[in-house]
Amino acid sequence: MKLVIVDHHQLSVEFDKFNNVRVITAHNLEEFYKIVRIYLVEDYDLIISDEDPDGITSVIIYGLYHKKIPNFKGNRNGLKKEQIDELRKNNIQKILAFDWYAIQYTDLTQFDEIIYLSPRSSNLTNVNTSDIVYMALPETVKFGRDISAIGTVCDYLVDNCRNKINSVVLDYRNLFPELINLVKENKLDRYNIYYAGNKKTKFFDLSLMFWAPFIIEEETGNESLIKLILENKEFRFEELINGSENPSVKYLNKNYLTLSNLIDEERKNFDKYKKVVGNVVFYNVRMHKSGFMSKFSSIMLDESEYGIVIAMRGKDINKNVIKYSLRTKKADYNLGNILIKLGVGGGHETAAGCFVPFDKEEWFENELIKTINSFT
Ligand SMILES: [Mn+2]
Repeated sequence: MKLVIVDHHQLSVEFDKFNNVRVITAHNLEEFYKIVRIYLVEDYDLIISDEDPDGITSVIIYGLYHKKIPNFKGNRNGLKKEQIDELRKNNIQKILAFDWYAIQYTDLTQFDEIIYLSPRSSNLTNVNTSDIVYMALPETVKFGRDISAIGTVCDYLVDNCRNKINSVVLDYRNLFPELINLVKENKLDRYNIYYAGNKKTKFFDLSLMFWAPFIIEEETGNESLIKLILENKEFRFEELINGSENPSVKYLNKNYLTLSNLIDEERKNFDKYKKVVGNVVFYNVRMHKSGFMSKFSSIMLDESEYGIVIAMRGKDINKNVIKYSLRTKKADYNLGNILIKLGVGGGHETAAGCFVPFDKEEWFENELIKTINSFT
């Protein structure tokens, strides 16, 4: 069984310990996109991705290029031997994985061959997966660009893909009047794309829209979204904002409305019950829905000061662990690295996550508080 992964995460997996893994490197992004293209024009028996908008938009762009609805399965927990055996029984021989952080929880030895494609392996600019897929498949033109812009904004990587985001804003100048000057000054960044002049921009809503299917409808949400977008007409952002008869737009709008209401409710509790220790803000998320915590922590971060670390906690009583979702605007903290060093998780510099057993909760939180508050 062959596994091809297009990704951009900071991982704790040491690939050189596996002789079935080939880590592909490139001298620059242009060359990287060209190499990725060779793998993306191929057909696969199964496409998997994380359930976040970066992964999902990658799958959509791949589907646009191939003009068909791929056999898709969201996967956040990795593939273990039993699941891989099951896939093999179902004649799955080639798998393509997008934006797949769960590779860390996967039995890599079960595959005959693994190709790992990430700009990080060559120390290139950290571009998100949907950007890589769009740049590798430019035939998907404007719709591919728009869809990949959503992935980039949701992944907080606007600064690294500014040309694309600038062109989207200018193309929809009526939707983003407060961003036009920032484009002209080439000053768009991961934060002002959501909030400019103390006001939420339409990218705030667009980003929530692409999170909503999974958070509200769980596993089936993204499957429905991918299918609806690929079987219906392409749409423009105006339709998403103003509504339209397009079934995929209707589906996004419906789930977005439900999600916005949940967020407003949770925000009230956050303001009331958050615990602040120096620069770390802890909060027990009340809404138990997959993906909700991750998006909610990002929104609370956007609304916070520079230097703050938002630490959202969610108890998993079945697994006896606490899930943490960490967010900060200060990349110097390198949250992903802190979690890797503590041996509990990983992620990006400004967004990371981990699972901590109940009996290690105090230890972990003390270590986190100590590390963050030792920065000056
Ligand atoms: Mn990503």
